[in-house]
Amino acid sequence: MADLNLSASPSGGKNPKTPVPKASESKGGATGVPKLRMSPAGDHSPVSRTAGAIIGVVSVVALALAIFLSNPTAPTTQGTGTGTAATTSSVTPTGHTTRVSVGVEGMTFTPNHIEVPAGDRLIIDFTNSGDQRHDLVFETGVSSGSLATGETKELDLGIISGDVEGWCSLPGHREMGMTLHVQATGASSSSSGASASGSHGSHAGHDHGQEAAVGPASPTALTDYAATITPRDPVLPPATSETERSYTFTVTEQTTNVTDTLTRQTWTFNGDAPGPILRGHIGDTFHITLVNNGTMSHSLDFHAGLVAPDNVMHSIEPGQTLEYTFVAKNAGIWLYHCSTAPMSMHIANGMFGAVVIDPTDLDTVDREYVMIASELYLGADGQSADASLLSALQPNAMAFNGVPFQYKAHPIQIRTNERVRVWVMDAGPNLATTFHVVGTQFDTVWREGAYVIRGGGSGGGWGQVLSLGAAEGGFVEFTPLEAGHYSFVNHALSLAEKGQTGVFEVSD
Ligand SMILES: [Cu+2]
Repeated sequence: MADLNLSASPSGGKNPKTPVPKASESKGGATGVPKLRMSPAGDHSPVSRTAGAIIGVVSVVALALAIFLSNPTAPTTQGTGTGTAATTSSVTPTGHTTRVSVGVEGMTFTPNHIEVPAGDRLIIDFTNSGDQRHDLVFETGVSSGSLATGETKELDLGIISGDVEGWCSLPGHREMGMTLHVQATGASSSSSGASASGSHGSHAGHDHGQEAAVGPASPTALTDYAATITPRDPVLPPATSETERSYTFTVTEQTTNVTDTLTRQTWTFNGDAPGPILRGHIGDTFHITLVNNGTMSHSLDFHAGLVAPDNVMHSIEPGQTLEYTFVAKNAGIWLYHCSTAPMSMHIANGMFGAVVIDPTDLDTVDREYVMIASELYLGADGQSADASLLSALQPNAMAFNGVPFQYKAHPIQIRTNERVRVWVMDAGPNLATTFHVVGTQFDTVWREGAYVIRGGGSGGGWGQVLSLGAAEGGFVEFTPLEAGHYSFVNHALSLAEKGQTGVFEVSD
């Protein structure tokens, strides 16, 4: 029953992430865009950059037929990942090896379609020529493992007797189009390779979509869990007076409980989703050091800054750092987020937050809170966001400040006749938020840089919602007149019912 008493210390919860100012010691830590390195082995022609091109044999190496007859699945090279080629059904080995170089362009393998004569052994020289980490796995179990930009791995798929599917297994990448189809040509039946998909469950990977759509976390389970945790402190402290602000954003990937029995993988800035909520004044300089302690590529995009994306919004590798400096020239509640593709996946897994830059004409209030609206696309236990639900814009849980129902389980305490300001940011990644407080009206609504209503509108008009699309932000001000329980909701009510709701408990 750890209800928030917000007249007390504003930093009591376990979650508040008051960013730790850093000593500016790592000026040399910025890393440039890693250089692409095509076909580093040097003995294969460069990958065609034409996405979707169908290419055939790049090179054919004749090997002794006797080798294959004696041991048709023996890999010629080790270190090619788990499993050996599985398609060993009735096909006569030709004694030839097909070698193909495969690269990455954006979120596509190049080529993404390979034709191989049935009976040939297939070796793929896979180079990650993309701008972030990728892997290449096949339904047979052959896998490159995660490769940094520029790295190459040789994959031995063995004798090809039927079609074989490959893809990138990083969350969301397959759904973005990172698939590779190996077509066996001249085979009497093309079903043998494809049939392997059903027998390699660990690589099928996406069978839980139906379960997720049914709902792995009910509102009751979410609410029960929220009652057991310390809610994230919703208080937004006033901006401090310094004009040079330094923060370190450390990216980590971990498992987080959603209910007592369901966990999900979260990717976070400084261990929590949302990440730190920063606040400053117009003209302040923000020095951010991004540290990637995760296992995949990540990045950062501050809407609060006016900078060329090329310089700072690129992905960095695990273990790397990036210096990101911007001057806050304009007021707003500005989103920040990881901008590594697929962005929807990185945001859905927790990589978002906000920077509040005060308008110069803010009125004095008694209470000031911040609510970051976001969507959860829960899949199987321990998994990151479900890519099919995400693509379909069908979240199965919703949150303010990261945890569904947390301020319903722990109402926010305020008093009658206090003036309250609530900053709201719709972090998305996809859906709109119409922020409403039951039992009140807003005499002041500020949305995306301007007062929509201030101290009441013309002819006595007041407001009932702050309406925000993805990445929009603003604030509302209101004064509860009577003691009671004032729910606040996303008035897209099916979303409120999935967790985007809380309570202001007002006492005299
Ligand atoms: Cu990321």
